[in-house]
Amino acid sequence: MKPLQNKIGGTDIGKLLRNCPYFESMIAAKKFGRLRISPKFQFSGKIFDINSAMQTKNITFLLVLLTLIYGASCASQETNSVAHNNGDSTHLPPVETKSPNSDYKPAFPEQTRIGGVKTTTPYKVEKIAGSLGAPFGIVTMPDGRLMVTLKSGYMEIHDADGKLVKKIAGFPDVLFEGQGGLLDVAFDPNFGSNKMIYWSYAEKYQDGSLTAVAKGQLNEAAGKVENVSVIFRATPPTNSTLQYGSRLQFDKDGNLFVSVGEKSITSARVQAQDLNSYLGKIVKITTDGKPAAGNPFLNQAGAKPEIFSYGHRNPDGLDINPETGELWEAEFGPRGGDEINLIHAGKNYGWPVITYGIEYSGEKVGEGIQQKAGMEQPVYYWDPVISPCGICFYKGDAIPEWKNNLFVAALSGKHVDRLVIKDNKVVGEERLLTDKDQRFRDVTYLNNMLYAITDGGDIYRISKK
Ligand SMILES: [Ca+2]
Repeated sequence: MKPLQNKIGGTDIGKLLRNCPYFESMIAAKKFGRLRISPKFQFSGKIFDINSAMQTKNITFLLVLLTLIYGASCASQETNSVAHNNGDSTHLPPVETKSPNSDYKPAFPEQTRIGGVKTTTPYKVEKIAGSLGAPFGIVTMPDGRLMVTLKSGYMEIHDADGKLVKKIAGFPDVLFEGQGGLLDVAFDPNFGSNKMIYWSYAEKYQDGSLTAVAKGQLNEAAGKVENVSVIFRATPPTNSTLQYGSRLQFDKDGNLFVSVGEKSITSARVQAQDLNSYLGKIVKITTDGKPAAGNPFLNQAGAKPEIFSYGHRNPDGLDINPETGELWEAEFGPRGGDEINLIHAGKNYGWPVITYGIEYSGEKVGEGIQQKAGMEQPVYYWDPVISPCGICFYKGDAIPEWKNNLFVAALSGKHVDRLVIKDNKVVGEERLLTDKDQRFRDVTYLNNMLYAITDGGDIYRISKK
């Protein structure tokens, strides 16, 4: 009988046996290739000697061995086909290839630099409007059109093909300076009948400025909002015109989430941890600006009752996950440490105590820690940053692999990021529209399509081809 080869049909027998859960190899695998010893295996409690099995033609043992080799060979081929196809697979390398700013380690493997994915359904990207000004938001209207907010202080209604329908004015003065201006807009759950809209903006207030929320009735024919009132002010005002937030998002109960930044100055930064300040918070209010029922700090002395979550830096993206009904958030980190968070009532998201980023100067932030008991970990983080701004979930079926994926408009990253979410973890990442070389400010979902707007005021529509 010929000596056994160490490979049969391309399968390394030594490797197979090392990996096989049913065998406990009683030989040194490295010697197995040359078969200088008499290899013995324990299988189901019995000891088999491979050479004597060959000599005595122990058919049962040889059949078991060949079956295992064949099975391993098939499994190996399956692994290869996944690794080599170009599909929606997490076996592609991570999309980020640049070095991180620090050697901080993630709290769990899926928290950063997840494997890449690639959309396989053919899709097309169209630029459907251009040079609108300096936008902050592109928001789907209940009637299937789009409302674009312009930071200088007005809005525009565009149809689903990008055509300007109406310019809307009549808003209270905004502080159009730094990162301030007219920011986001949201539509009342009963907009069809009451025409109420809500918007956030940077407001001059006392000797500084703050993030404010107002509401009013949209009179489209007249091109203006009417019966305007301010319903919320994120005090205290500061002398910074940076990092106001802010996104608005209605929940299923008709209450409004408002994200508020911490203004990017040292004196305000620490207030993200202070429940008696609105800076660095997500608040939840009624349409009259009152604390929403069930808010976590309603009965806590010294805490603002509108606060829903705290410890945020500059949260500029909010959307509700259509699968779970929970609020998801995107937040600018410092140098490194941009975050995606799953927002739960009363939770502390850590800034500026924990972060995966460092100061712009290169110093560590605070004690330079990334994890702490009582503080929430981001679902995902980027280092280096991509500057995640507006976000939306893809709620349609036209591009099947996109269903319930989270899309993130990236400013410095100059792309629209696609995150595949499974069980509240990111399991794949793809960068879209990288060839446009544009800072993406916001992205919204409408009728199986995505609409993304750039800092230059261009609207891109992404749809199935
Ligand atoms: Ca955080």
